[in-house]
Amino acid sequence: MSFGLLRRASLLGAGLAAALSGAAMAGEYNLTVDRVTVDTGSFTRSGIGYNGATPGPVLRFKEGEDVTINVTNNLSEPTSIHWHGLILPYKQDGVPGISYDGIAPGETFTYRFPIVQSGTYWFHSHTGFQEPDGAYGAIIIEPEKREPFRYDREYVVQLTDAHPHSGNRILRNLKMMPDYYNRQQRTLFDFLKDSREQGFDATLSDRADWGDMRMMPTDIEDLQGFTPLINGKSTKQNWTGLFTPGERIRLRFINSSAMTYFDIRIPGLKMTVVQADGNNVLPVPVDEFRIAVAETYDVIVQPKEDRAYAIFAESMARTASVRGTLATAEGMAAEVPELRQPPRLTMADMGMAHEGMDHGGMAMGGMSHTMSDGSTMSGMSHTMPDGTVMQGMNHGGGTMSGSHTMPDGTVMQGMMAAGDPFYAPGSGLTPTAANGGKFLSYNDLRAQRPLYEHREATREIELRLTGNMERYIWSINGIKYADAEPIRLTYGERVRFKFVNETMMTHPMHLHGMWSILDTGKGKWNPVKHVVSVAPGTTVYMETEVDAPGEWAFHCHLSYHADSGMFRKVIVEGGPKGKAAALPSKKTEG
Ligand SMILES: [Cu+2]
Repeated sequence: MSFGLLRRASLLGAGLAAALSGAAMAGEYNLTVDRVTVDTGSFTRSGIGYNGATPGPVLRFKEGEDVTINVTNNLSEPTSIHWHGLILPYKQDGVPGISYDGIAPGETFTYRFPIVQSGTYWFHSHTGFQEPDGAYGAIIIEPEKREPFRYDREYVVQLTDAHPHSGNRILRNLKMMPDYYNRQQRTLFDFLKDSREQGFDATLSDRADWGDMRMMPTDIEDLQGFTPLINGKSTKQNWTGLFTPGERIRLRFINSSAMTYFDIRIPGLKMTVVQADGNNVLPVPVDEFRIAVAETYDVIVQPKEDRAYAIFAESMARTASVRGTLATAEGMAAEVPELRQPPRLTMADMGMAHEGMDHGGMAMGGMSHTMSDGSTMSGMSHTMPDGTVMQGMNHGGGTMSGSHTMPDGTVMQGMMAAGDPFYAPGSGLTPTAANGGKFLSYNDLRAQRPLYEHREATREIELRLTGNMERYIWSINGIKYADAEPIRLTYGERVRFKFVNETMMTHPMHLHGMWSILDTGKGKWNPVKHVVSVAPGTTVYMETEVDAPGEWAFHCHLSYHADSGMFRKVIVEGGPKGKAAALPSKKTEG
């Protein structure tokens, strides 16, 4: 057992120790669902946790084990636990209204399922807003065989976005006024500043376009005012993981936030990404990476100096951050980096760049650039001197640097930055590393060991991610969950899902029960995930081998989007009956 887990055990008390000691031997675990106090150092509030704490315990399973998990609901309301990313019989998946009825107050529900995978995952309530209120914990599954990489020590780094308001209150406020929590509203001062930089007419027309969308270029996080936490601790409370210089440390990052994407870096250390969503990838050394809501990334770092290093996570919209620490002794701390400038959405994020041509091979950065003819090219459609309208080129991920000659002979100088094909060309959201180094892209992920034979998909299903920001309705193909027919799949087929993001928000799409093979153009080496993040103005494909009979949830993992309707039930028809039932579960009244 790692030092990190021991340390958590001593912090979290006997309930966790019991859960952990059961891990290797009996395969039986006990969880209680409790009212707890969330204390971020800046506010305290009532929340929900497991075994008396939030985050709940780290559940440590072993691949090949049959687990029995007794969950006792001590709340005065129903609850549920979903095992995020775990492949299991559908009645064990823990989604009320789809997998089962949920767990009534006072009831103990016993989950039983085989562990058929390894890696870093997490669990959370799938009832109401219990998850944003604190109902989550981490899962580590040790592989049967040896890991393909080496490390001396490991820590879970679980990120959350604790909010002083309860989930129910937040949704009420968002429904009443969708920009209720947006503190980055543009002001008259910004207008004058933009007018100076872009010219009055351009600024005015830009404003009119945004008005038509009923969005603002700062609508990147529809929920602000939260305190980000690492393992339940704010910057002030400084979660610390100890190391001895020269050790290789595996950090298991889990984003259990309700609504917040984070950009993560450890100033002074390269991070080698070795796993994404529980599946090993070919190692990618990076300086920084973005973690979507509900994703996990495992990285290995090797601090060599006898000092403190900051694990720094900044929210994607730069409204908040949290710092944890890797140090050689308790009580040490490194400097906390400043928040960077908030990104601004561009016309590309509005989908203006959507219909475009395919220029496989180049990428345009999202910055404004002065053309050699003196005109300005911002990240949006632009009429070239020859009358060509450059709009929505879909770039294959390469980089164009230096100068480039346009069809009319105009030379565009040094305007190209490294692009990320998973953002719209010219998107204001394309991330860059704080130190100017390497920022992880989905495009870098390659499966270490493919889980499936590669084959042609049997059919394609288009899912347009849609929404009405003004009324805070989120939907798929324009239809919210309450009005939608289930998606019907047939056991044995391989479905290609086409996500077309027609909104200006980024949506982390999560299919339960089956793997999401993200198409990064690498064929059998495409990474195997459980969350696929779809940025504004982009189309992203994933394929699923339909190998799990039963009924499953498929939804955006932003809590308030899922609850507002960006959610579907998937029914897998056919297939072996026994596979869906597997180990029978049981209920007992408490
Ligand atoms: Cu969403």
